[in-house]
Amino acid sequence: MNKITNHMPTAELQALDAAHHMHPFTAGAELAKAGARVITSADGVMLTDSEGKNLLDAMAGLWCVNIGYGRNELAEAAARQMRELPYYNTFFMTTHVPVIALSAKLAELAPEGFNNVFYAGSGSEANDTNIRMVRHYWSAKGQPEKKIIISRKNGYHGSTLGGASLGGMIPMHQQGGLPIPDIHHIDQPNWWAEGGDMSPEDFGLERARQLEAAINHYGEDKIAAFIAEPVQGAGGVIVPPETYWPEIQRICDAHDILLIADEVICGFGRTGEWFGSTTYNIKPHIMTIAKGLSSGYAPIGGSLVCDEVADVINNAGDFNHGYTYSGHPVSAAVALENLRILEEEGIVDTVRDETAPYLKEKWEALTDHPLIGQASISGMMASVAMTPHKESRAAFKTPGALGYYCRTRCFENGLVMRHVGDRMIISPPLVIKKDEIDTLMDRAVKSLDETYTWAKSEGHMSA
Ligand code: PXG
Repeated sequence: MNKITNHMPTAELQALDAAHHMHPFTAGAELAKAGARVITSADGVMLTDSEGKNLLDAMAGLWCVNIGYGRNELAEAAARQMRELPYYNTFFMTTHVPVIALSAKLAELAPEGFNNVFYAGSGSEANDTNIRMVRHYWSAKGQPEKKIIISRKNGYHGSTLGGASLGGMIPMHQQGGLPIPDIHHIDQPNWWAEGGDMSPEDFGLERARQLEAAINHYGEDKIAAFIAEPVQGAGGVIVPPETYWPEIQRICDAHDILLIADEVICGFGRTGEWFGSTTYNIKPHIMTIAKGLSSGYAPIGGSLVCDEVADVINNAGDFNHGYTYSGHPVSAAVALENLRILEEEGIVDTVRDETAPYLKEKWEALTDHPLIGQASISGMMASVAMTPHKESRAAFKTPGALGYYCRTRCFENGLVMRHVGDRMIISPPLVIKKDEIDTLMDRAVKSLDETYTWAKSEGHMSA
């Protein structure tokens, strides 16, 4: 990988960035003082910044670069499509070849009974589609009062008004008057943080049964759908207890409500199957997709819709919803090429059979580290919970301080590993090789060791 030299010095780039660019989920003034890290190129699982430093990207960008960086085939597919037909819409009784091909491919890859896709530009937009689609579905079936959508605290479903309302992130709700009406949140299945004295199995059942309690509280005739991520991603890679999903499925089957699986992170191989719903034996009606659909090379999202729901929507007149970039031809061509690579190179199988088991063994051994109380993993997404006292699963007195410190050490040690509070999380490109997993683990352990040394000296380790 060559260092790109034909751009301005880092300090000048940072100054311009600070002057004109407002960053997502960022305190602008703080960032302006610190200066943003400028990423200039990437290849495989490695990033290069404007100082020529290499970083192993254990987050696959934002959980999305499933096939890794630097795949020329996707660049070629985009260029070809831009030359042939850079844009056309899919409104007004028109379509185009890339969106036809992608839709047929998705129907082939999706679980049985999913033969339709509604496209969006992102996961957030797709979840906004879902809100409108499930309410329209019940309306079309003569039950317009079935409007309430149940979701979960600490779930993440995007940053649009709809997506952030479905999500259970309090700091997001606090800005801008969210959630919108008729969204109700139940507790998350985070045993480590909230399970108290219960066994994980009992706790999983208790949290799932909150769905049934909510359905009974509002009345089945008022509930449109339940939405959840198979494994919570942005919430801290929370792998639910084994009892959770079967009980959720039982409850959804017993009551007349739709189940939406938000597969934006879990989809396209992340959990070792094409969809998290397959890994956890979930039978949803709608699956939200984005991120790994194009490996992040082009923005695209969508809703995979089961035949029953699609049939009702398709026969209910105009669905008055859609985006300029629904089924964008360049994004569709890039996504199709990405799916070809995932499939032909057997990347999902390699994750399931080889690299995820390899990572799992090493990742779970982190519980031997003095800072680590719990290690969770599902395919190629994983987390560890740091604690001052493993037995009691205690939280630190200054929540998030160790996580932040550890993330900074990771950067210094050439690793992008994120923190959510005091959980450290990874979600590397699915193409990561065993020797790269070794490097990831070496850098992670080094960073955890340094964090432990610092935490002791700062007095953080007394529970
Ligand atoms: N659903 C899930 C499960 C997601 O993880 C979205 C929907 C929204 O997708 P878009 O494409 O609109 O961003 C996401 C996105 C983080 C982080 O810090 C996570 C996401 C996005 C940005 C940051 O972990 N997930």
